[in-house]
Amino acid sequence: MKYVTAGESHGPEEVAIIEGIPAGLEITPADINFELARRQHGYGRGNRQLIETDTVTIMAGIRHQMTLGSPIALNVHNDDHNNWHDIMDPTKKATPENTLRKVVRPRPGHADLVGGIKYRHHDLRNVLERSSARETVMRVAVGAVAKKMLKELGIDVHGFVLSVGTAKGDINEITKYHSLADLRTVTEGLPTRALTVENDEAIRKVIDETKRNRDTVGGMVQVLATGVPAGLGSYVSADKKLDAKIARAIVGINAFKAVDFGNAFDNATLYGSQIMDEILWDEEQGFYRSSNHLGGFEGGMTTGGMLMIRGVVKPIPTLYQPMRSVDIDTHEEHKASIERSDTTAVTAAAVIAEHMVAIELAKAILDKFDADNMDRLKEQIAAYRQEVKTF
Ligand code: EPS
Repeated sequence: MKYVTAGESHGPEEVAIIEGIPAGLEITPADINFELARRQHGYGRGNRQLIETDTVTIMAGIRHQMTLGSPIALNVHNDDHNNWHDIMDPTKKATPENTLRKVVRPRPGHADLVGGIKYRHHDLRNVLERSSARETVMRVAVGAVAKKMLKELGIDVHGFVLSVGTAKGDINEITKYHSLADLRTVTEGLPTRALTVENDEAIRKVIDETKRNRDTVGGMVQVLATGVPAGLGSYVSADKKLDAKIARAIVGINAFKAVDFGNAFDNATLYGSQIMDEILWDEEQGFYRSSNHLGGFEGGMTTGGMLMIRGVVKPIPTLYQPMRSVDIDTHEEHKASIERSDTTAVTAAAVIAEHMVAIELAKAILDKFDADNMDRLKEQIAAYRQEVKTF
């Protein structure tokens, strides 16, 4: 399975093409729209989300709500394009009128300056339109298809917020829940996707204060996955390690600067005897572990335990009190450009990270098992699960 996205933030459309989803998977627009709405809603988002109601159009690859095995083409309209029609018109030549919103003062921390140098763009809007996190709408659309496939295979993936600024939640809270479904009910019921009502209140306070200060704030998100069979990915070559692929997918999300598995950042100070997950066996489960400090991976392969992935999101670089920058035309010092922005995108980032993990898990499964037909895939996975259990 592979995919590509296209689209500029204020351009006409956002587009994705996915290749390699098996035939016979039921997909409706509602499946995808549900996830798109989750990405849009979250405390700290800016006014752009009041303009958009992200809704997918299925253009190809699905007939009568069933995948055909052919490439799937998806499309989400940018409603805000109506306000940028001339500025972002793909069909008309540049004129003084339709280049009025030229950007020449790059924002520190954004792709503006290096993107301009690399592609020789003297209007940095040509960079920021694509480097905008608006593009993640299509990654979530692709991930929604992956999640639907995983669900049919008994695999659940869920992302939530661990911290925003100094308001930190306690990951040990997850042990209170019997399933991701139970956990989901709590985190999706809170405006910040936090783990507890208390943490939600603390996070909202941080976001409100940050907004009052005309600043931005980052945080940490967590993605958990259950029902993942042992042995996805491989130790045999570096490029086959599934934890490495997931790390790449997470850091590939706009503003993500770090990723870990299990509690790796915290475990750096501990001894080996404190963090290895001891191996146990019983008739009912086969092999299992006494703990999950390594986040469900050993040797780049899934162990069969819950996957635990954290990602660190930096504060959004667009500041309403801009920092120092340099005009790319005059080389004079100026404050950076101000574009409309969010106070924080951590609440959306949790949903995006969840979908990126789902995409990598779907790819790993389709690399290992039949990728042509859903029923055959299900049969193969059921037989493999049995084999693992009786090893
Ligand atoms: C973004 C800036 C804002 C965000 C945008 C990402 O867009 P605008 O400049 O239009 O206000 O709202 O995110 C989305 C549009 C979205 O759908 O997530 C940026 O610079 O990355």
